[in-house]
Amino acid sequence: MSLQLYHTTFSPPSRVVRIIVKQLGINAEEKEVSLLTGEHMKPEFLSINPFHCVPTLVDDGFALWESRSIITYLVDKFAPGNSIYPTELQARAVVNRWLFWDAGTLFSTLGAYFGPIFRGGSAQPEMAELFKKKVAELDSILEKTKYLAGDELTIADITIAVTITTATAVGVDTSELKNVEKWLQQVESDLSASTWKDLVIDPANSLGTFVKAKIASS
Ligand SMILES: N[C@@H](CCC(=O)N[C@@H](CS)C(=O)NCC(=O)O)C(=O)O
Repeated sequence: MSLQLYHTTFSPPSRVVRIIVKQLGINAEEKEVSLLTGEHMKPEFLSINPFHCVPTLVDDGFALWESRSIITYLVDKFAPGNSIYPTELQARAVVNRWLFWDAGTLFSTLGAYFGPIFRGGSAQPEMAELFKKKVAELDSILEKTKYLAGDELTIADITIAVTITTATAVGVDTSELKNVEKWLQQVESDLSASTWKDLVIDPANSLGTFVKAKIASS
């Protein structure tokens, strides 16, 4: 078996996949791709992923990109039946709903806030406000349940925890939302201290320092 994970340290979706790989004890060879030096646009990488994005997984020659499709594939292949991605139809549908909500709404709103600075544009403060509104909606959900999809930690919690901690690091603060804060502490305590530090907080803070400096100088 040969499993390679192409990733970038500061990329939030790459970090989500690396967390799941670590949580499940999957033996994957991690290969850093430098977006800053344009490695992702080189023919070698384009031949693997013509959409030139990280994370990209290659499983015995089968290439897959999009972090949420990668993590669901990894659980189904290496840890079928694990409560982190339930198999019961409706329980799985709820987890999938949160993953799609993150992709289509929450993370994309955050990306719309700071993404333009990587393309020569400026941050869009109204997107930061919209992001906070979305997290406030999440806060009301988390008033009723321990995790996003009920009583068990799932890949949706890990994915959305990475989104929200990335937001905090780039200066979009939602710490006044007490249920979200309590849930984040719960997710932190479910992961190992090294996972939280190395794959959640430290890289988010490095990205945050870069983004905040760019915004301040624009
Ligand atoms: N929706 C994708 C987003 C992937 C993505 O946009 N990755 C960025 C880094 S965070 C990237 O590779 N950008 C370079 C490019 O798309 O050319 C996912 O969740 O995997």
